[in-house]
Amino acid sequence: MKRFFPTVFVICFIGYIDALNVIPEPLKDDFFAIYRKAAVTSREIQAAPVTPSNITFYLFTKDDPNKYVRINKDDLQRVSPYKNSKFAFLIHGWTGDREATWYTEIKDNLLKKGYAVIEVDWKEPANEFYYISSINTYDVAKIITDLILELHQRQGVPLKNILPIGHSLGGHIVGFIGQKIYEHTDQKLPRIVALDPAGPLFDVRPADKRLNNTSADVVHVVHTDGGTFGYKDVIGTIDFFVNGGSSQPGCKRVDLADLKTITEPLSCDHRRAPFLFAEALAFPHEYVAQKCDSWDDFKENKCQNGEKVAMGDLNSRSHGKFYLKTGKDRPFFKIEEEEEKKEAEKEVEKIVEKGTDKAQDGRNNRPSEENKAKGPLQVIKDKTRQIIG
Ligand SMILES: [Ca+2]
Repeated sequence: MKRFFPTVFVICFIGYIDALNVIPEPLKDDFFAIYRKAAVTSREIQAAPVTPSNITFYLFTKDDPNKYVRINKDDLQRVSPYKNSKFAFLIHGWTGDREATWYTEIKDNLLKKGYAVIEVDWKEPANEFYYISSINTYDVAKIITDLILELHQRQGVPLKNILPIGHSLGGHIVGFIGQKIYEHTDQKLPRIVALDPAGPLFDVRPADKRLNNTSADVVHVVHTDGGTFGYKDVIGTIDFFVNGGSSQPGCKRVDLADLKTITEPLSCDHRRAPFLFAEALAFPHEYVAQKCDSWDDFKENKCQNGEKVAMGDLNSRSHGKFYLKTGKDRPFFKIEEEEEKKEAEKEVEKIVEKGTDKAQDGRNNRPSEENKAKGPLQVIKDKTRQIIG
């Protein structure tokens, strides 16, 4: 089963990308409508509707970080002693369940900050074909919202104490929760956190049918796999693009045209997001991001004097695009000197190659043997000397 889902996903995903490439921009909404209709029809055949029995809530409190009690909207007595706490909801993505390894890490960090944590398990609706699970997010959000409203209205938990955090499809579920809370109460949640919110099928939806920057007062987004499994563009009020937001160091690259690379872990960039966020909660000073217009500007140190925000700061009210770099191994905030040097050399090599291309008038795209022997830094120095004379 574990192998079956990635394979099916790749096939669906290639089909989806192919379809999107040939569809003119103005028709994409129609395409989505048709796709959705097809998916709903398929759901009638293949999948049962989402009901409260499909979703399980596990409450953890600071009294014992390793012990949970199961709660549901009709049985919230166990919550009463904690009604003055903040409540974080953790919501996994496609093919996930409560065993999602990031749950434990984020839960433990939030318990230390005084939160009560509710781990949400929606595994049945999440383990359908991707397009069905993506549609199920709406009903899953409705059921989670019902529980939040009970907490608020019956147990007196203020809405300002509710913090939904979701990964991938869970990133859109938190958006729908925020929208539904607003519909019911006329109040917005103060913050929702979307960790690499899903891209496929959501990038063609109109804003009100996905997570968007009005879903809560602060829509806190971390991007790690934009353009593949993650949503590529700005989608929140504050968007963190880690390492540029689409490729993470230490993840093997997947070339959809090369079958050999597909057997490598497919979703490494995408799965990185919750672990980065867990570290950012525990080590806020190691995850300071810089406001900047683009990754290129950030890499070229053009934004150094601008605003800075810690990615794990749950009180920040800043807006905009923020960039930061991380390393390839745990803890991810540690960037090995060797990695940084390689990265810098790659950049220099690119510049040299561009220069060499021009110098050789397109005859040869590679640096000459002589330049290779010199090393990129020496080549740049020599070129500078030539230009300055
Ligand atoms: Ca990627």
